[in-house]
Amino acid sequence: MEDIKQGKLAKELDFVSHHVRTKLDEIKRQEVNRLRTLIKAKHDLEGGNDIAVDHQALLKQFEYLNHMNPHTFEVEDLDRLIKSATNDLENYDKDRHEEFKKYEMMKEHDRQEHLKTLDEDERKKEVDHYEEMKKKHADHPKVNHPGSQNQLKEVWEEADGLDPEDFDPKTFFNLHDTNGDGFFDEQELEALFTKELEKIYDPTNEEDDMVEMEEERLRMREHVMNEVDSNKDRLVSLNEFLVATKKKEFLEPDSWETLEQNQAYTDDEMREFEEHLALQEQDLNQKAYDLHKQREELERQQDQLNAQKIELQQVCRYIIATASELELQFDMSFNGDEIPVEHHTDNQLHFEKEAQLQAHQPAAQDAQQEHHGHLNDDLAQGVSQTHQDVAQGHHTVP
Ligand SMILES: [Ca+2]
Ligand SMILES: [Ca+2]
Repeated sequence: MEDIKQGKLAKELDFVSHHVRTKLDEIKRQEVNRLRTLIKAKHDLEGGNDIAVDHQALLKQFEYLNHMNPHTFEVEDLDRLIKSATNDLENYDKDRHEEFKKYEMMKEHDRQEHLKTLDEDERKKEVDHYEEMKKKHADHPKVNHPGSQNQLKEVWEEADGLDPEDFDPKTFFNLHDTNGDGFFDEQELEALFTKELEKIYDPTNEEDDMVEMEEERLRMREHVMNEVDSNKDRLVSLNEFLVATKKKEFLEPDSWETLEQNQAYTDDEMREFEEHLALQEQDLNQKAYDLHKQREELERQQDQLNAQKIELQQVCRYIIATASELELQFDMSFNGDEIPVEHHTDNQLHFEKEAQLQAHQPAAQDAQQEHHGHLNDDLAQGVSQTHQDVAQGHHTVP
């Protein structure tokens, strides 16, 4: 159980959480694609242009809507679908935040558990090092407010290699609408923050945690989406973007509070988390104890079976010994000492006696029947013949 305290459990949970994250990422990718298709369809419908919406193709993508009549598949239906897709994405963000919070609490838990294993000197060293790394992480160039003119201009200049004097929001929009669908989706927005994040995070630094970097990226994207996406479809249209670039917040933004400036969890949440871990550990201990008991019981049953087996073997040996003794006694009493020969010989003797008897009887009958018409010579001959046969038979009996 010491393993659990030493962070094995943390690793297990980390694995689970990684699995969850991968699953969430896949769900998100699907949702964003779904949303993109819907917005496009809605756009085509609203535009009233000649591009007919391919209802069947749309329905195929949303198979669970098969009850809908494809002929009345209108803007309202699309709105409903968009609403459901945006809800899913919102839940995705919530899950990500929760997951991140757990990650941070587990990190702190492991740190505390590790400190417990150290002596006073080592512990002091470790705590000092931790504080130093924390300071080092917090020491970074000023981070621009996400979605502000300064931030976008930096992308324009450094990533796009363009002159900041020429900054033009419409050109910027078209440059970074990577898939060219006329909207900034979540991924396209998130890609805009890489420059800012690189100011705070370096994967080669001990003090920079890349999981935290991704959480910061998520916070930035959520913030910009909230500010700019006025119709709340989780996509930023060119129009929404242009409106935002005229706002005061775009031109004179507040400073951006980075992730490390606020603890991800409250003290209460940490307490609850510790309690939860303790319960899990208790549960695991109980399971280990139960398994130990089960093993003992199985061993006991095995011993019992072995003892029964030995007993049975003894009984078998006794039965066999008794049986052969009985057989011997039976043979002795049934056959007696008169014919101390084998059964084979006995049978032979019985057969000989019978053969003699049978051979004599028909001879006597013949003699009576032939009495009237046959000569005494014949009779004598016949009797003598039978005698010879019997004598021969006697010798050929196996
Ligand atoms: Ca796009
Ligand atoms: Ca929008």
